[in-house]
Amino acid sequence: MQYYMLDEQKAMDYVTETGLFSKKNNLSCREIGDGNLNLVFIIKDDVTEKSMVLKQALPYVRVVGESWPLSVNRTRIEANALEVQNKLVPGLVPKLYHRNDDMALIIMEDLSHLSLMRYGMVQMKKFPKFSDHISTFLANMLFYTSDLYVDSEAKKHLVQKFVNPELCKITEDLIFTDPYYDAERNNINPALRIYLEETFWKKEALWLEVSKLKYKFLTEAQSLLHGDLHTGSIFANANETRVFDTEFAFVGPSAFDVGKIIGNLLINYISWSGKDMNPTDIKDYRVYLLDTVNDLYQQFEQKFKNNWDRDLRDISAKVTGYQEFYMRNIFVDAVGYAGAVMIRRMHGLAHNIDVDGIEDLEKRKSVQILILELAETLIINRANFNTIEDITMLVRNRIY
Ligand code: SR1
Ligand code: MG
Repeated sequence: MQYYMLDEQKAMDYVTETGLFSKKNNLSCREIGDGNLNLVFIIKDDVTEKSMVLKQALPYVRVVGESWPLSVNRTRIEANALEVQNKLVPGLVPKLYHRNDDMALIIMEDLSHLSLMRYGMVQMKKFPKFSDHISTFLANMLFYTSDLYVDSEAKKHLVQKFVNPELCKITEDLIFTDPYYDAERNNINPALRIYLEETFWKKEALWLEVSKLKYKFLTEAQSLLHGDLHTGSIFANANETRVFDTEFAFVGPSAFDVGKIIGNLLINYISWSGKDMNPTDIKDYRVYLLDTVNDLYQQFEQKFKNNWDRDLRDISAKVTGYQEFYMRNIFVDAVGYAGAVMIRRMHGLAHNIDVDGIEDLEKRKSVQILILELAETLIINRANFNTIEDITMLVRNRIY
């Protein structure tokens, strides 16, 4: 089948032709994609109420337009990753109903009964099961796709199956490179520019540490990553958590997924400094956020070690001290990656609503500087922290 771009009518035709829905007449369809890259349709049978989500890759970056071409191969990666995730973390990702790699589309479970975590968090919504669920997601995905568990040959095939050059390049550029100089693609709050020019872009020591993190990202084929695990890639409510949008998947450093989600929680924590909200509500929400960061990491570490103690296969990793060494590396690198993703959302190409929702550009600038400075501390000092509580204590002491 030759690729063609869907619209709402064509999406309905597609799902009836493939037999996913039987009665075309009852269908309704809306394009709801608000991400940076793809088309997303929600298709519903208004009589039976059965619904599904169809995601199709565009041959370019949606948020930029046709001037930035991007291969639609990312859908094959996403479908492959969803298949692995549905085996290792069932119930924490959308079910995959259908894939068509030629058409660069996947059809998945409709999760619209849940909230996008990012939107919930800017309204101070709490997700009480999140740290339990996301720590299971991380511990299972990162352990059971690593050399600790997968045999050497199968692991090489896993790496091969998830070679994702274009999407990795986006991360390499947008997270680890562009924010450290006056790159054309950066999206800069005009009020922040002077700080960047006079201070931030002169921080050679910071850029050095970020380059070290970048080279780990480039070279460390440790575990199958989600690859873009921020709060805009998670649907949740009080009881459920589903991680979606895994087109950036590849076999990379385990700490990247862990750091990315922590960095996004910390962005939200600091964003309240620029918002006119009741101080008691802010304080309460901030306590919740730091408790979430602590729980998430502590549970991740414990669950990962439980997996290790139960299911470790590689004899080399059984030597005394190796588990401690491995876990320590994940922690230190995760702290670094948390800092790097905080920085990229301040003045790189793609921001997030937690901070960009602050309309007053001067107030937004002050928050952006707080985030940049905290991120710098995390990156530069990452090897000096011992536990996640050292991080949350630092954040609480600096900004409350
Ligand atoms: C051009 S894509 C920009 C960003 O959107 C995704 O969410 C990734 O984080 C990527 O860096
Ligand atoms: Mg995305």
